[in-house]
This record gives sequence, C-alpha cells and structure tokens, in this order.
Amino acid sequence: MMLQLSGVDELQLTRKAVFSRVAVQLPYIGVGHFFRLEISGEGDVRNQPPALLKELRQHLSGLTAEGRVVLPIGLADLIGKSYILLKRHKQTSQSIPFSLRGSGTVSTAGRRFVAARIRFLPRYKQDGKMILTPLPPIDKPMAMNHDALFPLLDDFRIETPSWGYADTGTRFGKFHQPAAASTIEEKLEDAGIVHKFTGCCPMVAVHVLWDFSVGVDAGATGELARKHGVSIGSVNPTLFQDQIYKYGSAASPDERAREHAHRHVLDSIQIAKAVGSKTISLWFADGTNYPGQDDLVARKHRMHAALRGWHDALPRDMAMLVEYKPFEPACYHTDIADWGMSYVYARDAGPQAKVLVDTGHHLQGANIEHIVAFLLDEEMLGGFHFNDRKYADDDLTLGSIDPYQIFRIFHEVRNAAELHDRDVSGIAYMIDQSHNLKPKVEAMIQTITTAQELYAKACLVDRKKLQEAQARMNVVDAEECLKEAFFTDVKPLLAEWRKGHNLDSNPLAAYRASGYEARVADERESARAARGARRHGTYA
Ligand code: RM4
Ligand code: MN
Ligand code: MN
Repeated sequence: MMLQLSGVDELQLTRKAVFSRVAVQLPYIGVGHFFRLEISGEGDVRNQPPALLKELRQHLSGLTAEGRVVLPIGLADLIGKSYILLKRHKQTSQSIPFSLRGSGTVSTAGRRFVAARIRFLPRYKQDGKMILTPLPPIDKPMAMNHDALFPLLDDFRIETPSWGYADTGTRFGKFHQPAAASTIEEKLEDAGIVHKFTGCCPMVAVHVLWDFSVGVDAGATGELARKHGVSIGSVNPTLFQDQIYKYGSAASPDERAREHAHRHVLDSIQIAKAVGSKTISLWFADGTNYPGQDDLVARKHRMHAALRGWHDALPRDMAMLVEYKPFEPACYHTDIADWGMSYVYARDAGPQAKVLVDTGHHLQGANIEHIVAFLLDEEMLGGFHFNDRKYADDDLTLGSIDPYQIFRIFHEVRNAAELHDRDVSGIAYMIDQSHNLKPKVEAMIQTITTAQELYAKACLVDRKKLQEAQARMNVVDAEECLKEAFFTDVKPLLAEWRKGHNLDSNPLAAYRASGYEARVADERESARAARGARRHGTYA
C-alpha cells in the first residue's frame, strides 16, 4: 500500500535555496520488508552551465540512505527517476529511525536554473505513518561545530582499571613506587582523582581475586567507590592464577578446575550484583603449550558449555564480555584466540554476551579497525580494553606508539553511529594498561586525555565529504578527509569543553600542582610499614 505523508513531502532547490536535512522515521521495518524511496525531479537542468551541474551533483551526492545499503544519488538520478532499495536483514520490533540526509547550500545566483524538486514517496507494506520532518538548515556543509561535538564528548566515558594503580610489571620484575596503591581503597581513591581531574572516568574495573577478599562484604566496596566519587564498572573474574588452573579453567581437561572456575564466575556475578555493576568481563589464560597436549575440539566444547551456563546465570540487565588473545601465557594455542572465536562463543552463549576487543591482543599487522567495524555492524561489539603496543601485549599507554590507529578505531565507531544507524551508546570504553615505569595516576590522566583527543578528532571527520569522495571513487580525497581530522589541533576545543565542566583545561598540570602524589606516597608507605606489608619485586 502507499502510505500517506504527513508534514512536508517535498523539498525545493531554488535560487539561493537551502537544501535542508530531512529525517524520515518509519514505525517498523521487519525481515524481508523492502522500503523504497522514489526520487523524482521536475525542472530542466540539462542546459545549465557545467559548473552549476557539478555543484548540484556534489550536494545531491551527499544525499544518502542509511541502512544496510548506502547509495549515493547522482544528478542523473534526479533528472530521471531512481529507486533506493533498502532491506533490513534483522527482525526487530522496535521502531528504527531511518534517515535521509543531505546538506549544503546551493548557490545559483545569477544563473537561469530555477528549481528541482525532490519528492520522497515511501512505499511500504505495513500500515503506519511516515513522517518527514525538515530539520533546520545548516549553513556550513562541513566541520562539526561545538554544539555537535560537545554532547559526544559528554557521552564519552572511559573506565579505568583498579590494576592500573597498583605495582604491576613484567614477569622479570616489578619496580615499586611509593605512591602506588596496594589496597582496593587506595586504588579507588586514585581512580576518584583521575575522574576529578578529567571529568570522564566515573567507573572503575575490578579484578575479583585482586580486589575482593573472602569474608569482605562486596557491597562495602561499592560504598567505598561512591565515597571516592566513582562506581564499580566491569567485574573481571580471575580465572588464571590458582594452582588448579595449570591446564586451563573453563577448557581444562580437569573437571575440578572447570568446577572451580564455574563457582568463581557465579561468585563474581554475585559480587557484580552487590556492587551495582552491569558487566562481567571474561578473559581466559586457557590454552596449551605443545602440539598434541590436549584435544582442541574437546576444549572448544568445554568452553562453549561453560559460557552458556554462565550466560544463563546472568541477571537480565548484565552484559557478559568475551575477550580474546592470540597467545600468552599459552605458547602453542589459546582457546579464545581471536575475534571470530569470541564472536561465535558470545553468539552461542546468548544475547547478553558480546565481544571485547583489547587493542593489544592481535598478531602484528592485524587491521583492528576493520574488526571493530565488522563487529559493530553485527551488533556484537561489547567494549574495548585500550592500550598500545609495539610488539605483543605490551600494555603501553594508549596512543603512545600508534595514535593514528586509535583514531581509525574511533572513526569506525562514529561511522557506525552516523552512517549505519548503529547504537554505539552501550560500548564499554575501558583501559587495560600496566604502568611499569610511569607514575600511575599521571599515566592514567595522560591516557585519558589522549583518548579524548583521538575521539574528538574522529568526531570531526567530515563524513559527508568522505561519502562524496567515496562515491566519486577518489581515493586521495577520501583519505584526506581522515588526515585532515587527525591533524586538527583539538586541544583548544577540549580546553573549552573542560571549562564548561568546571575542569582545569590541563588535567595533568592541575593534578601535578595538587601535590596528591607526594601526599599519598607518604601515607601509603607508612600504612604499608604499619601493616608489615612486604613488597616483592622478584620474578622467581
Ligand atoms: C590479559 C588481558 C585481561 C586482563 C589480564 C590480567 O592480558 O588483557 O584483560 O584481565 O591480562
Ligand atoms: Mn585486556
Ligand atoms: Mn592483555
């Protein structure tokens, strides 16, 4: 049936007219339903000067259909008749906002060109109403202004890890820092300070065996977090350090190890409930060191069964993230070695399970942003563990080695949101770093401000221009869109954003000026001495 349009059903391009953005909302699109937009034009543009036609084409090619298929529409389509055929592959009972966007000013002053009308004619099988809402015209086709960027920065929250504040190191040794946190309270205090100076780190990830002791009420840890102005984010079961895990945890051939892991994950879910966390984050050291050591497929089946069982034990509002890693500590095979395996395990476990991408967990040369784009489109990306590396899982500061890569990852997140109608609001942005040499809190503040800078740059990519360049198959112009955004100095923008949030424009300098590190170094050294705590730095 043909639906009736309500509101405005046509737009006009006239002399000096502004080609407005329009948003089309459909009440429902289900499997196998096609949504067809007929674009027809009136007016004769054939005798117009080439420069004008070029200009018009540029604006019209920015008109894209969001959905599974993105088709640029050229001028030829406008003169004649064209159809955009869209098919949604996934069943959903929710209303899906579907938008057609075109923006830019057509300036035709002094020329004879009169008008082209674009009419949107929806044809749709279901009863329902189609609403065409003209949005206010925009005067600059490009560059995201503050009004658009700042809300995105407001929503960009990064979770810091409790273990990033403690003395951690390599397997060859640890170097102690007087100000390093040793207790969960000290870690939460540090996390609270990072949030105080950055304004975007309200949550802290915890590792169960490192942060919770037997007999201590988990709810009290949640309270402690609140006291320091933060809350507990992801809860990470610790499935690798007990002696029983010598041959693995969930995939171990030893039934007692599997049972031990099972109880620990169920306990972790209880802890998550008690602290008000909505995320269980799973990483396994499971794997083998030698060919033939164990049956790879039998291990796969054990892992499957464990994940399914744990998914069933989750409260309805809790997510389960499945992290992968190609090697280490296992040297021959790892049971969840890459994103594809995480995807399959998560998909089969149930709808609350998603993939966790740790940027350090790939073999050299892997295209991480492609993995991210793919998972986003599949609606299977649960979150990130951010860090940087030069060689393996080095856990270095985000962006210290390859900032362009992190930018490209954020660019794919923004693409998914802005061009492909994906909901990216649930993605957990988490840091997973080990600051062996740098002072812990300084390193974390440096990490967070770097993440904000790279995210802001990715937000600034002119996606309209990029789509136009892609439609013209102009590789150089397309790449330049990314480089232009990447090389934009966003520090003034971020300083302004911070000002609006009553934050110092330079969080690192403000933190240093606060004298926090020297104060807690004294307090923590005395507290450790009073407890008789001894700190070991040795590997063996
Ligand atoms: C792993 C992985 C996990 C972390 C452990 C301790 O390499 O990155 O996320 O929990 O280390
Ligand atoms: Mn990780
Ligand atoms: Mn790691």
